[in-house]
Amino acid sequence: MAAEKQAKSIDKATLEMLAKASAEGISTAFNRAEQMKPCPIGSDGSCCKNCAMGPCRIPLAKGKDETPEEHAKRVGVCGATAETIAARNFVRMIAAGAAAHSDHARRVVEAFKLMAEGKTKDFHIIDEQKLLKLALDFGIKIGDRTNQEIALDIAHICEAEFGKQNGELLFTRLAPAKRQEIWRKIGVMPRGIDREVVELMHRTHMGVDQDYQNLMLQGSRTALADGWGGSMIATEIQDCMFGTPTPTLSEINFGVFKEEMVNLVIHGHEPALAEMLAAVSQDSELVAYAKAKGAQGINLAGMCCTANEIMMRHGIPIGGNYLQQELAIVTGVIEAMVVDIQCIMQGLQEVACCYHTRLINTDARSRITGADWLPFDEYHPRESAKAIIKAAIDNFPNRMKHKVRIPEVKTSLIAGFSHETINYMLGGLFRASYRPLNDNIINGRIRGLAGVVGCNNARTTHDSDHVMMIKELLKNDVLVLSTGCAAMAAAKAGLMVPEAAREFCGPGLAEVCETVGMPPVLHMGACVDNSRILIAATAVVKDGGLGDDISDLPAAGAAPEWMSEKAIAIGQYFVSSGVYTVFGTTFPTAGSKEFSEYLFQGMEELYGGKWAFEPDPVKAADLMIAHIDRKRKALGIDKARERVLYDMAMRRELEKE
Ligand code: BF8
Repeated sequence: MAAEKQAKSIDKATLEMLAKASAEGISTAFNRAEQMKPCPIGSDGSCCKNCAMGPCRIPLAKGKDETPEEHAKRVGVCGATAETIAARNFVRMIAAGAAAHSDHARRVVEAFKLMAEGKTKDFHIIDEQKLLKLALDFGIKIGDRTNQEIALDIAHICEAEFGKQNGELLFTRLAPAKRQEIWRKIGVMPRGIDREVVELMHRTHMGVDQDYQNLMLQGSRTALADGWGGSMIATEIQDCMFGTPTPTLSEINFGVFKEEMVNLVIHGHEPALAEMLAAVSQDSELVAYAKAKGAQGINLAGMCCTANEIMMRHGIPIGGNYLQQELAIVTGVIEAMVVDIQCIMQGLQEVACCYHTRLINTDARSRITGADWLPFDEYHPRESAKAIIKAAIDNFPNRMKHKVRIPEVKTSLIAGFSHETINYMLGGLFRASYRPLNDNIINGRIRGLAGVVGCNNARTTHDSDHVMMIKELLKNDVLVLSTGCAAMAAAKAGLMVPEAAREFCGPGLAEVCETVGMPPVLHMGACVDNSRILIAATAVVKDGGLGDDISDLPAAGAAPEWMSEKAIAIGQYFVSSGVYTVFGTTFPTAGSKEFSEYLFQGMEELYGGKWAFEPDPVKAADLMIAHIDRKRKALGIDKARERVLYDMAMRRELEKE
């Protein structure tokens, strides 16, 4: 473990490209992180820059010896305490994360509406069943109306969810009844998504809300407006328009790039452009054009969450996760990196300038100075996608051949485990149900469920914490659900194929996975699809036998390598939905012991879920397992079982028995 911790990455392809970047004098996030240490006051959440009397930097408390007088002096110019400042900073992260997911959702709803109105002919309803289910959820008349008419009603209702001034977000009705009651009782049931973000920003303005517990109420409400609002709207509408994912075989890592082809990487989050690129990338005219330029064809690959989206729906291979984005260009074979929104490093442009790669901005909300500009036209998506692919093809002859090197590293994965797929996979077509999952949790073959999600962070070894945590969980019979860059880390480590069950799982989980033929880590999609995990958890509750709320389940969540504000929003909506949630790497409230204790202990009284911080991924997994065991005990399904560390020799012995 110590050796892994010192390395920049556990991924061979990443290390190979880091060495190449270094030899070619290319700056990446990895070496910038070495050169710039994090600001200790900012990283503890103790810097307040919400007015021009500051920024005020609150030093850490001296510990238990601090006198009340000394404590009183550790305040900002306005008198704000470390608690207030840490809480304000924390909830502002939630607001930004919720805004990011929700603005993504808004754009998807706009595209859906254009389709329903017939103003674009390039998108269609792919999952009619989900469309009708949404209509039922929203109380929309179906009768003999056309799908277009129903879709237009759904679009209007979803649009209104953003600006709703009063009432409750409609998708919160999907949560267990007890959970809804908890939210109403505490006063955090979310109203309109935009309203919650605006109110949070107001309450963190200088001189407004100064009580950290009160600030956290709005933090929770805003996070819930993300998880059970913005993110869920994005997932559901995307499924209607692009298809609900089903298990799909694909490949991941730089080895998916092809030297003899035009390589186009789509990087970002919203799937509309990516869907169109996938649809037209094998267009015969474009392929002929690529051949005329000396290439053998067109190779489309994804990066970050957009990669998850098009891999799950079309099997398009994944280039890599967040910290691999600059290094993808270092292979020297990327004709174009096409980006839209979120998690796109500004450093990409400088790297692109050192190769022949064209960095192409497509979204007016997200421009990188110096990058090319080929806007995505939502009225004519197909033409936009074709223009982008043509630009990539035109760039093929500019390759700097002496700079080309593709690591021969790629791994197979099976992804696309939507809530609907899990239901079907476990129960079959005619009795789709979570019953087999619940039964196996109750009988102890599956000890519990863990959601391992989130980013990479250049402050810890790339992918290592994800993989170490997940392996520890699997060994202890915990079934892992994963999304975002965590899912890609698991895939690269070979944990997303059914054969992984035998090698990495405890005997109970291995048996279930082998019987069903599923991988022990279920890829559930992009970050925005963490809403699928909420729905899956709710389905487990509703199937019975494991309590009547999400907080009763033997389940836990984690983001061991988190870095983005979206991750904090996700963490908070999981906690507010009743989930014990462990973050690694760093925690942004360390400057206030009292506020941190509120997150780590106090919140549990209100929500049945709470935060934890543990940078050691194995210890973090053990915390999750201990929580799962406590929940098993509370449910009366605990068996006397010790944590067992199985090596291959022990497993062979077991097989002989
Ligand atoms: O939304 S996991 S680094 S790519 S923020 Fe970003 Fe984090 Fe990756 Fe997708 Ni999510």
